[in-house]
Amino acid sequence: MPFELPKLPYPSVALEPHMSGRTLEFHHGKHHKAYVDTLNTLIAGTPFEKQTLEEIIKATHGDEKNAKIYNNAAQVWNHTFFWNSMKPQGGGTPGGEVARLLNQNFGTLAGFKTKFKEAALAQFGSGWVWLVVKDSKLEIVKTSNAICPLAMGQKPVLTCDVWEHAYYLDYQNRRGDMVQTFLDHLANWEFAAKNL
Ligand code: MN3
Repeated sequence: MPFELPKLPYPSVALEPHMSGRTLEFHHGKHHKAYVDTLNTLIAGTPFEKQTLEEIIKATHGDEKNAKIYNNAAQVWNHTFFWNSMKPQGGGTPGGEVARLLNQNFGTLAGFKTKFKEAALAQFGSGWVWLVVKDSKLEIVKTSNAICPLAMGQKPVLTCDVWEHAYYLDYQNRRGDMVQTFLDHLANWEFAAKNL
């Protein structure tokens, strides 16, 4: 099979108490794995089998007849990007170029966090909130369901999964609390810096 479930970049309990091992075991071991398995089944025997994940996402974005392939490929990519967008003892104050660009585009770190959380709460139903580079500027975008900014001329920098499965075991309906915790305690600013 061409695609494999990537290992988490840290042990499943490493983000506690902010995100439980139980959440990560289900989210990574069941949800993320299901997207990988479904994608492999869907592309078996098609030309997509020989492409990279990024190539499949770009080739099938907006293509109604390949929507299932797009959704599963994008969800595989999005989740791997999400695991890397977090780290134990994350959050805090970013430095260097990330700090400079956040201040330039959002005024302050607090201003950025407020806008990121607003976007997360404004996403109706399942989706993602992203920090992206677009036209050489940092922007916050929200996407529905599986949609990945890669195919929209945007360069993802950091993401937070706002599907209910990402937070329901730990936060129930309190999406805002999960996103605040993501920003304050989990966000991996070193990963963000690498993506600029
Ligand atoms: Mn998810």
